[in-house]
Amino acid sequence: MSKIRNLQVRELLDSRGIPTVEVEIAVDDPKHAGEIVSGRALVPSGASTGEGEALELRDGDKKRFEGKGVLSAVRNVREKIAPAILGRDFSLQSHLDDALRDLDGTPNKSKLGANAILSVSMAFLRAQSAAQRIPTYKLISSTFGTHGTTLPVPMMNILNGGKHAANGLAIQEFMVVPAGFETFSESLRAGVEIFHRLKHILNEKGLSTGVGDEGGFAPVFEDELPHEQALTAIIQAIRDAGYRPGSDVFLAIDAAASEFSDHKGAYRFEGKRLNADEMVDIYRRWTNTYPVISIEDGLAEDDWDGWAMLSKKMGSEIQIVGDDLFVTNQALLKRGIDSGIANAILIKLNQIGTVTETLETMKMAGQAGFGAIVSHRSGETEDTLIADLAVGTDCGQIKTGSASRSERIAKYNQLLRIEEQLGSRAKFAGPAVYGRFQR
Ligand code: 2PG
Ligand code: MG
Repeated sequence: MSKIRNLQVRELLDSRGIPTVEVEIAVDDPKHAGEIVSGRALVPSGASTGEGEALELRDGDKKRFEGKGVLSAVRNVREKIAPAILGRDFSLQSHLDDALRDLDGTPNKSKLGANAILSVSMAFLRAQSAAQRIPTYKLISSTFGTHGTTLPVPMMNILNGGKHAANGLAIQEFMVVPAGFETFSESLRAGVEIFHRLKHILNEKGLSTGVGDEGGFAPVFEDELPHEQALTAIIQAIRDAGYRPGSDVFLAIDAAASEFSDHKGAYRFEGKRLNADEMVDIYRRWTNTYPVISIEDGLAEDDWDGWAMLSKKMGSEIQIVGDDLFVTNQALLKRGIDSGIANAILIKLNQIGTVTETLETMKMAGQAGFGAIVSHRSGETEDTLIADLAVGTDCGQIKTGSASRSERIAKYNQLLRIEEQLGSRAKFAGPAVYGRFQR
């Protein structure tokens, strides 16, 4: 038995220099009586957030960090959560997470804050993994009922726009998806080499090679069709790096379309006002011209009719991913599955607020034949738990940024460590996930 013996909580900073919560939990060491082992976790934070996300508690005190301090969340952990869980033995992650949800009592974790709750949930998972002396991905796989041996295909956001960069591109993320490789490390290497080639290409065009929030370049394309320019530059980078677009490496986009929608059915795109049909025509043009195999949040989160049409027109050929649409929430996902308006879900721990609910949503996705992509946030930290989550659930895909900025690289490095640890048992999801898209 392994009781929670100590809990520490603090306000630290994320990759944008914005405060976030870190929790450290110590539990009894089951191997050595009288000793303790501990685990710690930091929570991330989004910029293009979905309306239905669990509440991220911020202080709102303009004199500190422009109102973005998290001392109230820290206080909630210290004064409300800690007294309720210290000295208790939670044999399962779900028991702790249930206790946290009961303590909060609201549907969107608005009383204690999802940042307060998630930091405790994640730190407990880490502490359990330390206590049981198994890597976190193995602990997740035993809870989830998977092998926990599949390295995910990286979806690498090498060109940033939208809310993650100030370059005028409406589309938030242009990703390369190196799926046509035998191993994760070869796939990652291809993505990294393409990123470096893209830098040369942008340099030659006299465009900026400064990076956005997720480590991708954020050039200002002066052309009339800047998004096509972006896609063409990436294709060139894939070729220059010696890879074949459409068989070694595919493209994916996250439009984050809620950010350029007027929420009345119109989208402000490349200087025009377009309706959902016209947006889908654009996506169709892109998939006809470029090997785009996945479109996330192609339409706004409140445009369910538009989503139904998008899925009807393109869902049999490509991955249609709901992020802001589903916010890792089982109830919303269920509605999406029932109405057939997507075929994949983006998974973010802090959209829902506990490890257990995240796993439950992933389970529901799997059972419905939906794809599940474990994802970072644009505001990240050095915490690498999502790498373990992707392997532990065998979900096959991870979206964790470009080949720069250490908070992104930390996840890739953790995946490389896991790949090494698994040795000959390691599988790579690339061929299985994307084989059907080869053109
Ligand atoms: C997204 C995410 C991560 P944010 O929209 O998918 O890339 O961005 O964390 O800003 O919501
Ligand atoms: Mg998104």
